Amino acid sequence: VVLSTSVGVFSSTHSCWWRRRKGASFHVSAISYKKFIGFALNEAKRQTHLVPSPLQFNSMISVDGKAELQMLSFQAPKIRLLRSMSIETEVMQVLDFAVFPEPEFDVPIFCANCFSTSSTNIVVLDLNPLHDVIGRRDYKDRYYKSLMPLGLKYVELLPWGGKLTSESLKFFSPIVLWTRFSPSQDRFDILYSAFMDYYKAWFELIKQAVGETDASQIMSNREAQHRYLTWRAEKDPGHRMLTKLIGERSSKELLRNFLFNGINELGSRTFLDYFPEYCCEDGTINEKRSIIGKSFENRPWDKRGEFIG
Ligand code: BLA
Repeated sequence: VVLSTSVGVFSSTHSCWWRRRKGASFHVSAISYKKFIGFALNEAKRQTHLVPSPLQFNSMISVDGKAELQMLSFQAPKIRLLRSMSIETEVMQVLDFAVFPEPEFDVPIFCANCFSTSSTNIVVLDLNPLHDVIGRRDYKDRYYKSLMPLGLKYVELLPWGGKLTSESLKFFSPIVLWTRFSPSQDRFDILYSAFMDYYKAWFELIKQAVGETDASQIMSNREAQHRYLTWRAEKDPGHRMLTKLIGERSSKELLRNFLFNGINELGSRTFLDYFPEYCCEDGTINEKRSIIGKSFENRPWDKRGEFIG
């Protein structure tokens, strides 16, 4: 039994991609992140007044003609940018969904990144903290204390994905879901449920947030968001795949002007200003993703959300 696909012209006629797990068939093309995006847009419309963003990024077809990249972007009161990119090919499905608050708010950034093939799913789902949650307890308590029960529920269901780029850790919160799993309908359903719950939790935070009026606080939020964008536009793990699909120029353009939009507006510091340890002797940026190396074999937060890495 091959489940019907929802990827239209990109669906496969080969049967070698489906696998048997616990006696049930699971076809890789049964995975589609379309329902995640559908939910997210409906929920946002229920919660706020979404208007199209002025960013003009429409769908693209990859250089080899085999992948479709779909971009959507909106803004709303308190929300600088809500954007989605999804990629579907015969052999992989990708979702990169993020919501960035206006700099008057120090609310975390909603971040959902999912990469799926016939053999694996790689997922990061989090409300990425804008400020340091290890050093600033007030910030951590304000946003994450009440979310720990939600986080713990999914931490049990979607186990830690193992070692990762050490530098990424400071962009993650105590409720981050970093996980890898082989294709299964059960896990995919849990992931969808986690996505909905984290997204609703994020909207609760932004709904309750009161805009900052102090200029230096706003500046500090703006800089924190700029640093985050600068990191991801340079070192996000999806770069290589994007470059393979659409070429170096288009990929750079997509990263800087769409996915991590704000880099040119929210600040003027460079990647090496923020992350000088990546500076090579000739002044260029080290191409390595990590200087420290990979670490954190196990989840580096305890059940109370204390960092134990
Ligand atoms: C792997 N994606 C990963 C990994 C992480 C993330 C932690 C494990 C590899 C590593 O340690 O870096 C995701 N890392 C994040 C996120 C943040 C971060 C969300 O620091 C935020 C601060 N992933 C995508 C897109 C693609 C993609 C758009 O988001 C493809 C177009 C692919 N991610 C992808 C692939 C891997 C991966 C192919 C495995 C390859 C690898 O390990 O580098």
